[in-house]
Amino acid sequence: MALSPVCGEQLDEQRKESVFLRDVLEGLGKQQKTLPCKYLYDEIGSRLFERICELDDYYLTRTEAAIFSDNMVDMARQIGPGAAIVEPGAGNCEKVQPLLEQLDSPRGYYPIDISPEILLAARARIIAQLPDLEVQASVGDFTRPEVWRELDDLAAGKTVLFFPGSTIGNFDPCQAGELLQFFATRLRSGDAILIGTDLVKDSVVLERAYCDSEHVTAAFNKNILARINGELDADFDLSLFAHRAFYHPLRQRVEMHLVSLKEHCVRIAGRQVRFAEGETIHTENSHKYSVTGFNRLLDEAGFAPIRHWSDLQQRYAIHYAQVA
Ligand code: AVI
Repeated sequence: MALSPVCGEQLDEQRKESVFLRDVLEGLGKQQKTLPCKYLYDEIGSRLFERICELDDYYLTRTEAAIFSDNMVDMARQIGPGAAIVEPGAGNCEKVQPLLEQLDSPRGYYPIDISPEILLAARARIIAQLPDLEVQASVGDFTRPEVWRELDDLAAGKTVLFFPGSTIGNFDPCQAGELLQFFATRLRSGDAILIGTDLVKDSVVLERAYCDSEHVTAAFNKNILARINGELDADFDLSLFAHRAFYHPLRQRVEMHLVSLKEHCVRIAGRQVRFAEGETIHTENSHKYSVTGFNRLLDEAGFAPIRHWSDLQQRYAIHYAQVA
């Protein structure tokens, strides 16, 4: 019997769907139910996250932006002339632009992102605004070595990894250390990293940032269930789950959960998953660091911490560290 032809794109979609299903069933089969936080970011989730970044309660984005703008000259001086900037997980490449404008004769800008559409649009924008700069975009998952192979032939000279947004906080400290180590092995001695981290602080401020008064974070969190319904033939009733976010002082992290409001069953791709009343799905961790704690992590990963910039309230820090 002849099989109907399936085009490559379709196969790719099917493979992604089965990985998603496997991850969801594996996470919801655990004693403490979990879902990988990367699945929070479908198109709707990414738009909700952009709204979170503009909230008064979510101080991270504007605090980081203020630190950059107050210290950009100093940062550019610290990096020095002729540097190549590589940005893993660059997205729309908006944060890097003021740095590229301030740097003395940058050698090039090399963004990496999983989403080709966003990356290519951002590349076109940067080329229009900085026509003399070489911009080479790489599409792929920045945690995979093959994506970095294209960057192996960067002309000699200093390379600086730009990793803002406290993205490192969404990895647990052990994985964060491994990721930093992975970055360090992609670089040469004298290359550097410029990386943003949210600092340990009062739990009231932290909890407000992740449980905002406009309920945008709640919508962002619950959207993962809507995504599972839409993509994996599931029947989550979103009204039976509540958003919860709290600071865990010992683990130094904000945990985000979805709490089942009553005992019930959910069907996912033909399987039944039971929820007890009060049981939670752990959807995200956002780790907070002291400057000393993060310096230790950098050091253990092969980066020598050189300096950091912070805001007056010491809410957020941007670290500069060099490959030892
Ligand atoms: C992307 N990341 C740094 C955000 C954070 O603060 O951990 C994700 C986020 N989750 C809820 N609000 C924001």
